Amino acid sequence: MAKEKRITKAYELAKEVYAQYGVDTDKAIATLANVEISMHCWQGDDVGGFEAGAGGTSGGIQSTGNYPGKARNGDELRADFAKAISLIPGKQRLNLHAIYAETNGKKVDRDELDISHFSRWLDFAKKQKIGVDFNPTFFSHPLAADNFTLSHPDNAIRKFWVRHGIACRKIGAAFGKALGKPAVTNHWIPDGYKDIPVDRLAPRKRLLKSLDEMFAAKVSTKDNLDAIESKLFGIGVESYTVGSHEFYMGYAVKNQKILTLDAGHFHPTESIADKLSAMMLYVPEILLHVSRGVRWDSDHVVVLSDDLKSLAEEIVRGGFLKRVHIGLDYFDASINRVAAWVIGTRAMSKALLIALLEPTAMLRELESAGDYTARLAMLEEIKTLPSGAVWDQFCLSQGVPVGSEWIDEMKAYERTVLASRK
Ligand code: RNT
Ligand code: ZN
Repeated sequence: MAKEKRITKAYELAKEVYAQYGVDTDKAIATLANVEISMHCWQGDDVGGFEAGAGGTSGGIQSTGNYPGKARNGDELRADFAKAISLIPGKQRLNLHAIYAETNGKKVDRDELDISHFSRWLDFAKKQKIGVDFNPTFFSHPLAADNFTLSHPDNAIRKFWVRHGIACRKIGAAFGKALGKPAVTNHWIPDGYKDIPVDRLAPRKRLLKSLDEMFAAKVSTKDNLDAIESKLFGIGVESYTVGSHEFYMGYAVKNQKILTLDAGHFHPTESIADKLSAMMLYVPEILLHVSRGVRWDSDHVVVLSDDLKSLAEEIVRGGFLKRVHIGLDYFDASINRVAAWVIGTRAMSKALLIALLEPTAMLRELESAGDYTARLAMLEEIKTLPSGAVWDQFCLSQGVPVGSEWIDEMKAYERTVLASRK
């Protein structure tokens, strides 16, 4: 049987199965087609960036592996990104970091950056018809060498980073304005101590002051949305993180900022899925950094794990698709980096599809009737419903490779493009 015919036939059968559970598969596909997933540029070059004389990643994050073919400049990174999104169904966004500025060899310090240094990225986003998100880079810089930035005790250094944050909010707004959809600008700092601090309060007071100063600068809220990201620990910053969860949760609630939940920034068995329904009562929106920690915040490539599925379920069940920004945040240098983007983004999209295919109304009825036996039994039964057939149909309708077909395309790209990078 011809491939397309087989996929459509399987889909028609799946559609009937789901209909028995009161689920409309066409509707699920139509909803998914409009969900944007923000893909992080930094997977393409191990969080390197293009600053002249860059001395590797600092700030307690680390990408491990030395798979050949890493993008070495903006053109290569854009080509790789374009290749990746051609293999992924649905809508994507491009998530940029300040260190990906292109300054034509000129030294432009972080507090002097503006949208002109991202004009090639803007052209790219326009051409690809995708939105852009942005991040100040509060690491990999001489003034971040001691792991303090916005909470630095030296006021001149602290102010430098405040200016960087403001510059980045303006860049986010410029992207948002030019593209007609707001950029989410996410602020994460690595600040903290390797060993046991005595004064846990003073750095937090300084961070609070810096955030207030940074957010006081007038930047269009129509074009730029500010998010703040907490963390538990980093490599070399194990004992104390200034921007802890409680710190930012408090700040976000008080100032109605977007709270960023990174899946790798909590205790190893703590899932961020449960946090959505709680935080959504107090903050306007949430930004997710979908990641996969293995034993620690290792930023492994996202896969279709139970954690990922629960996260997608909570977004869909809560009706939060419009208030949750979905961003990916991982960096693996041990496998083909372009494939890493495709694997993680397809997994995120698949998880959302499975959540959209859930017979939630039926499950809720069982729950409110107090029939927890049937609730558990049903949750188990629906795990093996034919979501794969719906996924294939989604890929087909989006004009991207179905099933494992994309792997061959990726191998060809590796042979013809990546292999020539030495
Ligand atoms: C670090 C944070 C942060 C970074 C990116 C590169 O632990 O997760 O989001 O990964 O900004
Ligand atoms: Zn993150």
